[in-house]
Amino acid sequence: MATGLPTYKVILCGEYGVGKSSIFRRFMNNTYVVSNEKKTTIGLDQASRIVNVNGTDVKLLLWDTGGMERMSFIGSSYYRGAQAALLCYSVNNKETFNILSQYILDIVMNAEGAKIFLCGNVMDCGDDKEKVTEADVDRFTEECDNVLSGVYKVSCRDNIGINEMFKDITEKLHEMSVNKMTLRRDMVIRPGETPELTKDTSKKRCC
Ligand SMILES: Nc1nc2c(ncn2[C@@H]2O[C@H](COP(=O)(O)OP(=O)(O)OP(=O)(O)O)[C@@H](O)[C@H]2O)c(=O)[nH]1
Ligand SMILES: [Mg+2]
Repeated sequence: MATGLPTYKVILCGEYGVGKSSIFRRFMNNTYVVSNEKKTTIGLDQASRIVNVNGTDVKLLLWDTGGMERMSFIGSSYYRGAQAALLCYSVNNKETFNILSQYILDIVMNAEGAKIFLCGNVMDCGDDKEKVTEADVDRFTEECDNVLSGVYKVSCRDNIGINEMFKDITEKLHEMSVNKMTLRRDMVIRPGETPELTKDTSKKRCC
């Protein structure tokens, strides 16, 4: 098993029944479960998968919980340490879209610094059944004003866009992490180096 790889925790967020567990299963095992009875996720699930980003292996740790668990005790451990949140809605259910700003608030308050990505699932339902239009998504993206780091549409049933979405998310997370590390390295004051400010102060003290 690969260890020591850069690891990114991504949490799935969104209403009951939008397909979070289906996204989880499609990405982790390439499976899809058709179910007529509603089987909501109780508690939480997590699994990881290695994704190759421009020749470098990184680990994507995906967390899933039920939409109903939003306010439960699971809350803080679910959000803690997440680098990203995938905000899910169903394109044929406008209510699941209209409530997204509440989820954004939850994410911002509980997972500090996590990047937020938007995912419209069930795109296989056909254009005529899509209740969330491109214009709705554009308006929401504008209202969010740079809060969203990526916008995707997928179908778990037909396996459309899932791998591409996670590849893009992983690439963005890895790139941001590498940039942060470079910035930190540049800010290090090496032993023996005197910062300019100290030099000036010492000159003024001499009288
Ligand atoms: N047509 C279609 N149905 C889907 C798709 N993805 C999920 N579903 C169906 O939507 C239903 C709910 O999916 P889940 O993955 O259980 O939803 P969830 O967001 O995990 O729900 P909670 O755990 O209750 O929060 C299931 O019956 C799925 O088969 C899709 O891409 N297309
Ligand atoms: Mg679920």
